[in-house]
Amino acid sequence: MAVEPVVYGASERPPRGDYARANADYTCAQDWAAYTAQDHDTYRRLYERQSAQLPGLASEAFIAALPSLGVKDHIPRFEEINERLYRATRWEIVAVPGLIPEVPFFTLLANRKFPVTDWIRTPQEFDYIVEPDIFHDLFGHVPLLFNPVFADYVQRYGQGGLKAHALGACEMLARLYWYTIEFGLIREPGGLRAYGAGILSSSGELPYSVQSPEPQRLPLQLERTMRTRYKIDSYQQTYFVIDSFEQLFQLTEPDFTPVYERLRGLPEFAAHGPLAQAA
Ligand code: HBI
Ligand code: FE
Repeated sequence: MAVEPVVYGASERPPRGDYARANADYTCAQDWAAYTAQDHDTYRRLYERQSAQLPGLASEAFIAALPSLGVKDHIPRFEEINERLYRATRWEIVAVPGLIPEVPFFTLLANRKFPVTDWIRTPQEFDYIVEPDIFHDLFGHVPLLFNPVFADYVQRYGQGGLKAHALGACEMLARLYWYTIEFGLIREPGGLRAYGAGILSSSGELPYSVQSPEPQRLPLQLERTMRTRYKIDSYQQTYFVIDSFEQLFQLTEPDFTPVYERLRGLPEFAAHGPLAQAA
């Protein structure tokens, strides 16, 4: 059964992945033999550049977990990562052709399965790509799934997503995902550090998010975060900061239904901070 592709935002380009070969739950097989020498070399070069940038900018928990990703000089086989990952936190990664709709996405997370795009960017896109590719997903998202507290938060997010979908509140919950799992900052003993995958997989945004005076940095607060819009194709203008992954997990304790009700009537905040003009 061919499944419909999904595209982030208003990008007019058709999605890159081959959705025709995806299963009904949007997962597909990682066709490891299909990767070219150029694909492996792109992965090797991206890994080499990003891992050199991490000290002093990336969360120490991320740096400690990164070696669990395994091979650095070519694209890893997902089943090799899964042997370690399942032993560590009972998570596994599954290949998908790219972005997938919200309900299949939340369903995978709720079952401790993280969807990892199976194609890699071209050398021409070495410095920037809008859609998440295998490097963004593997390097950005997978290492912290080896961290038990963070891994439990991601499953809670998936469970919450299925409830939010039923309540028509996905946009508010997607902001929590965006400002934590994708673009979150954390205060560690060594100082401010990045833990969001979108930052960790970006050579430009990693130093910018932690060191630039331009963006505003606010303490993560559920309702403020859920009311703050975001942009998908530029550095963030607002980052939200946590003090620990336990704080993220505790945030998901209460039922969000009354939060959604309260926020529905309130104005939203623009990505750069002030209250947005009513849309
Ligand atoms: N699909 N493969 C993939 N990866 C994501 O991170 C992703 C997605 N679909 C939707 C999505 N993220 C976000 O909009 C969630 O907040 C729903
Ligand atoms: Fe991502």
